[in-house]
Amino acid sequence: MDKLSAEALGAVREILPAWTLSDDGQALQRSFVFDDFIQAFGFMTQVAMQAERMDHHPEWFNVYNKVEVTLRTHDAGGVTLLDQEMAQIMDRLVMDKEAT
Ligand code: H2B
Repeated sequence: MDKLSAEALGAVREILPAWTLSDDGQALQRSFVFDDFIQAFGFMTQVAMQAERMDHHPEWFNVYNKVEVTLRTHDAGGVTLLDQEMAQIMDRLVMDKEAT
């Protein structure tokens, strides 16, 4: 899995407006805020099952209702399509929640 080109990364930023690039430009980052811990942990559990399916795992930090996520592909040393897909899965999960 190759690192995305600067151009492809620009396109990703348009598809994923809620995500920012890390300071070193080698990861996507987003903070999620939920109603409470159980909502945050439920989100993490759903992501965990997708992560296993993809064999691609997020770096994240959780405290109470907040989940801070960093997505990068260690093997490639930067952002790949796997990170884009994982970010889209996370966005979709919170959108589904907002819709209900
Ligand atoms: N997750 C992420 N985010 N980046 C990786 O490079 C990665 C991973 N590699 N999950 C996978 C596991 C690798 O270690 C296994 C052996 O496939």
